[in-house]
Amino acid sequence: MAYELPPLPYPKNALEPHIDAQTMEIHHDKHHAAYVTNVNKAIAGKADLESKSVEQLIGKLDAVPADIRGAVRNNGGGHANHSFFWKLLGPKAGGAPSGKLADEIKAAFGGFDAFKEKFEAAAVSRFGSGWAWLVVNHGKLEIVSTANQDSPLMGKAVSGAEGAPILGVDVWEHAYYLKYQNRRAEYLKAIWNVVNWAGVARNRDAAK
Ligand code: MN3
Repeated sequence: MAYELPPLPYPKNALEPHIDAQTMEIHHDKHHAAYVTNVNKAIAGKADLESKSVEQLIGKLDAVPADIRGAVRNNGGGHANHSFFWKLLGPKAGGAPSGKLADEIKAAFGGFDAFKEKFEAAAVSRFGSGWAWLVVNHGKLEIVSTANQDSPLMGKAVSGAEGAPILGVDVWEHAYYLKYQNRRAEYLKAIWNVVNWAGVARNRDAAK
């Protein structure tokens, strides 16, 4: 098997009350696990694909045979996006970014509150299922969103977005429906309490 489900880096109830334990359990143990199973199934026996990291795999979808490209896009994207997402949440997190990242957010968006407002707007207006992202694109911070399990790593021609993701927020209903039902905006307000800004800053440094 090319890929394995990474364990959550904290207990399933660690993000309570903002994200409930049952949501985390189903989201990680069922949804994320299914993406891993299905991307492995799609590329099984193709050594050139199985040897790639999942980010490399989805970053070059045109190298994937056409008959499995859709499965790799959806399930490889799902595996990459969720592995990334879990690490950027945490207990005793939230607050505001600091240092260079804070300066850049201020320069790009006018301040942290203005950034959050723009990010929430991008996430709320994503019709159906998808993700909102903070990316470094050509050295600058941008807010983008993608449909389904698409990632900016897939490039603009595929996903409509580009750049290196440094924060991603899942806005599929499975990420919030048990606790927030149809209130996606309320979930988005709550998630700021559990964003791991130190992790986002590390991603920013790596992307620069
Ligand atoms: Mn999800």
